[in-house]
Amino acid sequence: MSALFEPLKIKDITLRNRIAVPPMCQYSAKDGLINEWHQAHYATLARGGAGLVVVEATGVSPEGRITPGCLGLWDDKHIEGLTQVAEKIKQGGAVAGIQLAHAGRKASANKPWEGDDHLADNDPTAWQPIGPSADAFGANLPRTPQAMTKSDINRVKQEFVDATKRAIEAGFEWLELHFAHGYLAQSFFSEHANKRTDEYGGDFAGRSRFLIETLQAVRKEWPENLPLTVRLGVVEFDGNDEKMLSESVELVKQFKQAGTDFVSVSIGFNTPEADIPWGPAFLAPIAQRIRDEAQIPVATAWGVDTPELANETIANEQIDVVMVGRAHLANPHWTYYAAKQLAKEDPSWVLPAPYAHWLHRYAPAAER
Ligand code: FNR
Ligand code: XEN
Repeated sequence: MSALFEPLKIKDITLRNRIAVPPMCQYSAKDGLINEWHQAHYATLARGGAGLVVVEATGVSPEGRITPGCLGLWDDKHIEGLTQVAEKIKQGGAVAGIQLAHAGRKASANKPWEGDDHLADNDPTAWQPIGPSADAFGANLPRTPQAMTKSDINRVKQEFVDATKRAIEAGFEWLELHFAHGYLAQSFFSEHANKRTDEYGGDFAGRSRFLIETLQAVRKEWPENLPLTVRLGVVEFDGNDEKMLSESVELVKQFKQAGTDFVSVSIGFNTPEADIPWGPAFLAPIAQRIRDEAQIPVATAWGVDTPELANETIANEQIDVVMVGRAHLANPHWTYYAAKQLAKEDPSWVLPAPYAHWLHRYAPAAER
């Protein structure tokens, strides 16, 4: 069997293979609620064969959404729709994950295909974003956030805890805290965004505090036997990369101590000035460094979208799980395609009978 199709057990949860669908915002909700779009989207992805499907960034509060179209889990009314989604993912044979998020200073934005910028000040659906400091991201996101008080910090930590309780009630078995991509938690860790002079800013310990405390608070609620995971931007590509990378290794070691089981390695996206070296699997060596130095299983995404490359990153022990994002939007049955492409397994196991039955029909004898 190729490495990509080896199962992986973390805590009491077994992924049927090393392929995951990473969280991908659909910007299609109203008032944070699941609708038909999400139900069909996630059911289809799970049927496609991936081992893990992580539901998109889900706001722990209305102001924690990126856009008015983002999902939420700030109220009990959100539980029912997400319960159905989790159930559909499990019926498809995948592990049901969810990403809890607060967008921080990047909140109150238009959908990517409607501008990807902050909503206009006079837009009735806009709100005031918050952040570690009154310091804007810039570029397309120029609105200055309100600097968070200590009571704001405690409130948001509690919102993560409350959303975690609801995620448990909805039946999710894999929790990912969104500490990446320049959103709230990531921006606390970043010298680009965090200019605080109190204990939540300044040196490494100060900039890590919000992330560690949030994680510790969530850990107390999330069941011990299920994977608690974090998505962290470990590098910015802003010229200060070694400093951020070595701090990230240290931070991940502390996450591990605080009960994190797995890290999805990503990019900081804290500054529009970054010069990101896009290319196939370009984050894999960086993810491997986190894996080796912090001794924790990792995933990464970003251009790992051919079966051969995905298999290589797993076989070479760079990463433990490969996150295949946009390729899954183009082909929700990417796992089946990968299995066929690698030509080492019978891909029929990943598909339900109405699809699987036809795999070997009408094929040359050698392929049956
Ligand atoms: C994303 N990404 C993303 N990341 C995240 O942590 N939470 C999210 O909700 C989203 N939302 C989202 C929406 C859409 C439409 C895209 C394309 C991306 C980033 C995503 O998880 C992944 O890291 C990237 O897409 C890179 O992987 P691929 O697409 O190169 O495999
Ligand atoms: C900073 C953008 C990185 C890629 N994206 C991440 C998203 C949503 C849109 C695109 C996220 O993390 N929610």
